[in-house]
Amino acid sequence: MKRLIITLVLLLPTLLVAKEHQVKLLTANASGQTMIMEPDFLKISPGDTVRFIPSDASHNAQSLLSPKGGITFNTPMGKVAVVEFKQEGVFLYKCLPHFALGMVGVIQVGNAVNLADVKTQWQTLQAGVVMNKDRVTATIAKIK
Ligand SMILES: [Cu+2]
Repeated sequence: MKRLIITLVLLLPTLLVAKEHQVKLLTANASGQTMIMEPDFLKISPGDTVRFIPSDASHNAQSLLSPKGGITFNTPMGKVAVVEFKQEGVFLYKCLPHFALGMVGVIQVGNAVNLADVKTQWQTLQAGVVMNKDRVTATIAKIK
């Protein structure tokens, strides 16, 4: 028992450290899908960071929708950028030049506290997506 408590105390700081996740902003992925965030859906914890990595100069990550009080971001075109997500909720983002091609991603931080708002607003936002619409709809449907 004593050993277990000591182990837990020693482990505690590492359990509380924020994690860094990665999203690749790809012109094409390994299975031939084009203009895609990989992963398109990411679930993280409050305080975690996401490193956005564009495959070339033509991609970025720009907020489409954030929960109330949540960060909005607009990463520089073609440059790696790290964004910290402190606020719980669902964040939608796009690649500015390729939104019409369905280059959209979702980051869920903790619980999807603004899910109803996301679903309502997506009804309007989706008008901007011309290609790969089914793929984006499937991405949005992963929010739970
Ligand atoms: Cu792009």
